[in-house]
Amino acid sequence: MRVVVLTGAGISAESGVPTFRDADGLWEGHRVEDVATPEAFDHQPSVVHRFYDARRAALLAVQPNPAHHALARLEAALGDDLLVVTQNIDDLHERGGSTRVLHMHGELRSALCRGCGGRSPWDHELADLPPCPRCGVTELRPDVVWFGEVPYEMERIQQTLDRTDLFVSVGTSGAVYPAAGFVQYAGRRGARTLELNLMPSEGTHLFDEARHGPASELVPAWVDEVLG
Ligand code: BJW
Repeated sequence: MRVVVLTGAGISAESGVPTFRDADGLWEGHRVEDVATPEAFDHQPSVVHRFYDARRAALLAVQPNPAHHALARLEAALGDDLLVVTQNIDDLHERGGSTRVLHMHGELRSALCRGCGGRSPWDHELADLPPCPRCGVTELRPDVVWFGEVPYEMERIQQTLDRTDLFVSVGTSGAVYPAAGFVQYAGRRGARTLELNLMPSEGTHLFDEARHGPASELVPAWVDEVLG
């Protein structure tokens, strides 16, 4: 069985990483257009840098939860037949033991150079405008995908969805495209579709089945079911 699992902020919520659109979410106190668009970065780079520098620092203090570990357990059993596509820019899947993970919205622990286009592993602040380790130009930005930019790995994601038997969405509101459209894309190609989310997402009616509750309980229970 070939499985694609799409994850969103909800899978990391119980690790202590805030989601975006829930009450007390990440964008409370920030307007989305102030921090999550290329235009915002052009107009107020220091505000945007501080927002991502704070999130990068906070990431060091959190740990993967049972939902991340369960997906790693599933990968150990399915190998190449499992692909995790995450919208999250944290590295909790990898720290939970997963290796087959695509970060379609980029990664917090990476910097993107607007000069040479290179992506470099990055654990420091960007607000003090350090030079790019590759070309030396001081044009580094967070390596994340903002509104209006094209997500990473779209071709590989589409090809994998074309031949998946089961598409599972975990902890995402279904408010942001193209990820929100994957359920219909996979369903039209014959995949069974399952939603695992704290509450019904915007697209919950598009799934063959939906289960609602915390990811730390739903995901391990579903993985046990698949492996059983
Ligand atoms: C739990 C839980 C627990 C809580 N257990 N669950 C009009 C119509 C259609 C589309 C568009 C449109 N106008 C513009 C667009 C396109 C636009 C878009 O979608 N806009 C919408 C606002 C409509 N999209 C884009 O611009 C994208 N690019 C694009 O489309 O390019 C064109 C193209 C595509 C493909 C091929 C070729 C060309 C880019 C989108 C970039 C999104 N970037 C962000 C920021 C990343 C950096 C950062 O992290 O700061 O990505 S926005 C933000 O939202 C972030 C997230 O990855 C993304 C999704 O959020 P997510 O993960 O779903 O979080 P929440 O908070 O929304 O939901 C959490 C869920 O968890 C909730 O349901 C909770 O209930 C649940 N939960 N606790 C289980 N314990």
